[in-house]
Amino acid sequence: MRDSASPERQSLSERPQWRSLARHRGQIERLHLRELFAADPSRGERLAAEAAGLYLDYSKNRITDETLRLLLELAEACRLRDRIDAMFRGDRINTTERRAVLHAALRAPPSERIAVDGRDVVPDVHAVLDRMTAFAARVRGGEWTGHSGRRIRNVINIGIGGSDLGPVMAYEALRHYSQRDMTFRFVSNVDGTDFSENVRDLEPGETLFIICSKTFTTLETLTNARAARAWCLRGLGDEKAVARHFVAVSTNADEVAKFGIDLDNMFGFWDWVGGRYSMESAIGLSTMLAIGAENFRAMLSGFYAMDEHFRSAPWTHNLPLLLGLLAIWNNDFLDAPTVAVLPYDQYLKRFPAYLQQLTMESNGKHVTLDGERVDYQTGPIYWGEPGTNGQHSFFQLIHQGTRLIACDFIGFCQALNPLGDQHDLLMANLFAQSEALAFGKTAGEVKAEGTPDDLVPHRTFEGNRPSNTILGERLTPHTLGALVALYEHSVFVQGAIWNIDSFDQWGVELGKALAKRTAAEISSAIDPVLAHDSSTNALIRRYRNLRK
Ligand code: G6Q
Repeated sequence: MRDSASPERQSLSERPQWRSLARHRGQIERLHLRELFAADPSRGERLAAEAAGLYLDYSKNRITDETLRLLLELAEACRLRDRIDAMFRGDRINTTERRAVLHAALRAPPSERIAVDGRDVVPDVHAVLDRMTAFAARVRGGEWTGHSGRRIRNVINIGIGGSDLGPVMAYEALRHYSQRDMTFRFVSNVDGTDFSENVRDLEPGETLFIICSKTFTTLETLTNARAARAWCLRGLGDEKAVARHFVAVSTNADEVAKFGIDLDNMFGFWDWVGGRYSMESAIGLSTMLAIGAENFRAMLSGFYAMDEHFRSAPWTHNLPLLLGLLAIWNNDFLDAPTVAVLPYDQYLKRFPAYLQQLTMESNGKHVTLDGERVDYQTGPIYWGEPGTNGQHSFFQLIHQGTRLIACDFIGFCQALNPLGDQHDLLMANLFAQSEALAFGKTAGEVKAEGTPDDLVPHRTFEGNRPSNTILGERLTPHTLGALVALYEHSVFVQGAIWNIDSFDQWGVELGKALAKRTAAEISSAIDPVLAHDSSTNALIRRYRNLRK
C-alpha cells in the first residue's frame, strides 16, 4: 500500500491541488462562456500568450482565473520545474527504458553544451547535420547520381511510426519550400500496395531510397526495404547499384551493414531520441532533401525558440505549459476525452496523424512511473482533419452532439498560395467555428429568426464548447518547428503531471513481437500447431486455406 501521508508518494488524485480542481469543476460547470466573456470584455486578449512566432488564444476554454491558478498550483505540487530541468539536463527520465530524453539537443545551437553520461552530444548532432547538409546538396544539385549516371529525381522514405509520420508530415507541411523537380514519397505499410503504388511510375535509375529505422529490425520497414532492393536490382541489374540508390538512417550500424548498405551512406542518431521525437534528427533527411539545408536549419531554429521559451518563460505566459494544463483540465475535470486538431491549412493535412502518434503513444499509459495503476484519466484521444473539410462532416457532432470535445484550431494570417479572397474565406471559417462552438445560439435567438417552434430545439446550439486557437503569421519552416515543439512540450507537461513515462511504448513493442510469431505460422509449409485462443486459431486457419 502507498503511504498517502507522504507528499512524495501521494497519488495524483489524492493531492489537495487535484481535489481543489475537482471541487472547482462544480463552479465552472454552472458557467457559460457567454457569461465569462460578458463579465470580462478583455478576456479574449488577456487569456492569450505568444512565443516563437505563435499566438495562443485560450480564452474560449471553460476556465476562470481561479482555474488557471489551481492548475498552476498543481504543476508546482507535481514539481514540474524539476521535471523540465531533468529532461533538459539529460537525466534518464525515460525510466522504463533507462534512457535520457534529449530531442532538445537535436536543435541546440553549436554553442550549447548538453551532456549524456558526461559526454557533450551537441558536437555529434552538428556533425550529423553537416553530413546531411553535404549529402543533400549533392543530391539536390545533381552531383550525386544513380548507378547508371542519371540524376536522382525521386526520393522514397521507407520507415514506419516515428520513422515515417514526422518525415511525411514535415514534407507535406513544407512542400511550398520544396525542390519542385523532385518527387518525394513515403512508404510505411507492410501491405504491398503501399510500395507497389508508390513506385509504379518511377524509374529505378532515378530513385533514391532512404531506409529509416532507429532499430533497423522493424518488420514492415525491412520487408519494404528488401522489396525496394529487389525492384531496384530488377531495373538496374547490378548489386553495385545498392550503394548509389540506398542510404540508411539508424542507430544500429551492425544491422545496416548486414542489410548491405555501405556505412558511408548511413546517417546516425542516438538512443536518447525517441522515434516520435525524431523528425529533426537524421530521420528528417527526406525533409532536408526536399527543402534544402537552410530551410531545415530554419525549422530547427523554430524548435529551439520554443524550447527556450518553455524552459524560461514565466508559467502564466508559457505556451506549452498552458496547452498541457488545459488538456488536463478538459480531459480529467470536464470529461472531454478527445481533442480535435483542426488545421486551417491544407499543407498541414498530415499534422493530425503526426500528433496522434506524438500524443497517444506518449501518454497512452495506465501505470505511473512507480508501476501503480492510475485512478484518473491519462492521454486524451487526438484526431482531426484540415478545415474547412471537417466542417462538412464531423463538426456536426462537435456542435450539437452529446459529448464535449475540445478543439485546437490552427491557422496562419498569410496565404502561401494567394488565390482571390480564398485565404480570407478560409480564416473566416476558422474564426466563425470557434465562435459558434463557444457561444452557440440560444432558443430565443433561433425563434427570433422566425424558426417554426417544432424546429427550434434542432436549430439551437448550446455552445460552451472549449477550444484553443493557435495563430501564426505564415507557415514557414521556423513556424513548423515551433508548432511541433509546442505540442511536444505540452505532451511532456501532461505526462509529468500524470506521473507516467511519456517516452516508452511497450504497446508498440508487443505488436512487433506478436506479429513475428504469427507470420511464421501463416507461412509454414506444414499445418502449424496453433496455440492461440479459439478465435485467433480459427482466423489463421481460414486465412491459410483461402490464401492457397
Ligand atoms: C516511436 C515508436 C515507434 C517507432 C516505429 C519504428 O516513438 O518507437 O513508432 O518509431 O516502431 O521503429 P524503428 O524506427 O526502429 O523502425
